Amino acid sequence: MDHAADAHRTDLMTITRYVLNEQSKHPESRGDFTILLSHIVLGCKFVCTAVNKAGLAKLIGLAGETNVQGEEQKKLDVLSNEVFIKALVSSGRTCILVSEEDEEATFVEPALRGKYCVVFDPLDGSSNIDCGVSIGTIFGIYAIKDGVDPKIEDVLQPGKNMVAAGYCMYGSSCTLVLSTGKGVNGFTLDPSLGEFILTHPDIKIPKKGKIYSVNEGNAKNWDGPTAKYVEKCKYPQDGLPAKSLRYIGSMVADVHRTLLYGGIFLYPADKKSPNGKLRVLYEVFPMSYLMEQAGGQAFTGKQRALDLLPTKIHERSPIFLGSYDDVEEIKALYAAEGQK
Ligand code: FDP
Repeated sequence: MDHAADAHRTDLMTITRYVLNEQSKHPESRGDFTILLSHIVLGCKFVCTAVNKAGLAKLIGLAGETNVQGEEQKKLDVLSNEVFIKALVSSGRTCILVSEEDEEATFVEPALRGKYCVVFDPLDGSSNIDCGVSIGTIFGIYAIKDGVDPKIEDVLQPGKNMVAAGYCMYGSSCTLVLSTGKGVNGFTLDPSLGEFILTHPDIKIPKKGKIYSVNEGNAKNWDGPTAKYVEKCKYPQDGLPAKSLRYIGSMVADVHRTLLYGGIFLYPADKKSPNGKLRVLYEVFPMSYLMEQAGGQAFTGKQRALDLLPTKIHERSPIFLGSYDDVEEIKALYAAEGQK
């Protein structure tokens, strides 16, 4: 009997155990973050179950409302938003919540208030729900000073001030990817245990990748540097092989592949959408945070994405993120354009 392998299988590093281990390195910690995270994990498990059952439960389909972005809201979006708002408020550790689904930020009532602000997209990629493509929840966390009254400026902060960020992908498996500012770890839900188990410790994105990921249907409206970059991916001049194109159209799935396999994901500005499509607080920032923590980069076309100072909670920004060298190339193209 291979006892070593057996020990490996039986000594499971759950996400709670992992975060408690991290917490024990900070004796002053009161466990607030661990409690908050356990509520986020609960929300993810709930939404995972709902996504898996959606076809059977007839949850798929329009709820007959449009959200603040003018997009059709699906029933699963509504449900996921409710689940996360309730899980976060009941944690007693949050003070401001910003959700993609809600026009205004939610200020938690004083009796239930804690020091964390959570920005999140409860179900990103929702146009993919009806065809069973992977979708996910994205979240970022800021902290306010103890004893200070929360105000909207506490969430209108650069992404580099986040204390943690992550996503949960509801796909062929349910995977939660998390960074608390010390690297990136991936946990996979074991449905029989109901626990997220550490399956991807210390994720590092390859320095250079072989894949580019973009909605090429928008190509006629791109600016010069984006058009040049994609042209270079297809017809490289330096004797290198052309890159492969992969585009799921679901940010969590496209970013997850980019993180694990390397390459670049881009949602650039174009003539029709000068600020791109993706939302700064709960799409661009958390994914940029994870990329940097994994050794990659994230760039807006003008600056490091995590340096952006948002002025509105639903603000959008162009984004180029992924392998260090690939993002370096797009930065060089924008720099050259700026010198013209
Ligand atoms: P969706 O519209 O399906 O909700 O911002 C939402 C998002 O999906 C991202 O998940 C995805 O990366 C992007 O939009 C896809 O946009 P396009 O359809 O314009 O390519």
